[in-house]
Amino acid sequence: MPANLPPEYFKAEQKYLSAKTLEERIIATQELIRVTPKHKGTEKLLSNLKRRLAKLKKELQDQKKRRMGGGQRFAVKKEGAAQVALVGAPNSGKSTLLKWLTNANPEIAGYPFTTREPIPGMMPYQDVQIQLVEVPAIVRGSYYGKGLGPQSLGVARNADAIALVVDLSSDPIEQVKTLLEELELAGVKLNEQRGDETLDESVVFRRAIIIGTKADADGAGRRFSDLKIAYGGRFPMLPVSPLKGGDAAQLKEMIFKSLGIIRAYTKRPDEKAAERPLVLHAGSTVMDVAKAVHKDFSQNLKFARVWGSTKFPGQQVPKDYVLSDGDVVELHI
Ligand SMILES: Nc1nc2c(ncn2[C@@H]2O[C@H](COP(=O)(O)OP(=O)(O)OP(=O)(O)O)[C@@H](O)[C@H]2O)c(=O)[nH]1
Ligand SMILES: [Mg+2]
Repeated sequence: MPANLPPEYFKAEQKYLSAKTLEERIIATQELIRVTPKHKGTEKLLSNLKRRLAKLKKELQDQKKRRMGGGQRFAVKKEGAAQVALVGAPNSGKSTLLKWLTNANPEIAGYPFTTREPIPGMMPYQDVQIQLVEVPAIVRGSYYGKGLGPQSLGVARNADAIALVVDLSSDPIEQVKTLLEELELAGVKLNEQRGDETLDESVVFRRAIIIGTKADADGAGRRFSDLKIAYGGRFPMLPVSPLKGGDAAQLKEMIFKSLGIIRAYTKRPDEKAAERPLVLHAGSTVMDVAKAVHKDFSQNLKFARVWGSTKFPGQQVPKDYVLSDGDVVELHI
């Protein structure tokens, strides 16, 4: 080790040692190369650092490839207001759930990996359609290629939200742990916020819920209570029996709410509100509605009247007024 290294070198080395992600290690190694004085005595050190950098970059590339699910092969075209991926262990009841909630007619069987490719179905919720996609089962090792894991994780990454489908006839906590581990490896974090520590741009953040299936099984109630203690603070969750079917209103509402979207109905003065809503991200304003309707509206918008979330029906609100689900909006230019 050459003796005449500047203090910046040791600072960068410290960064390298405490780096949590590949990206952070790459940045720290680049920094090490930059601050190392270039002369005969540092030649060996520099060539080692450059070799390390090349290796890390290759690793990052491989990771990104895996995270993308090996290309577009399994991408599912989005339809409706939003797409929710149904992600679970083999036999956890994903296909039965899909059949109950949507128009899809997947094969259902008591052996694992019945579903071999992603299956989409449309779920009507009030006046919107939500697309549910069953992805082939996830097991420990899926990320590294087991079963159709990489492709399944790729579809899950691409969805707007994720429903973890866990079987309440066997340990649901173990199932959730495995699913979270595999998703984490695939760079998918659930119900977390992007913080300063997440420099890694290949990590995506998704909203998620847990659906406990086979609630009719012996001991399911107790297992669901345990699951609620373990994960209830982080995930909305509900026990259901898709095989029995019946009224799914509560589950559909939970799925809709998990998406973080709102519906807004535009109207012209002295006319009735539109029958079909505009679907927007929660937190959207009157201005966002104007942009969605027409460029002219957004450029010339003066104010709006809103029915629904306002104190008074038809109350005049400013352009930056934040809308709630179900609001009727009359734009004035
Ligand atoms: N008791 C009970 N059994 C269920 C329920 N839902 C599904 N099953 C059974 O569980 C087994 C697996 O169901 P599937 O819907 O095929 O499960 P899957 O998660 O799609 O399975 P893979 O596609 O193989 O990953 C079948 O034998 C179903 O009849 C339920 O609500 N209660
Ligand atoms: Mg299935």
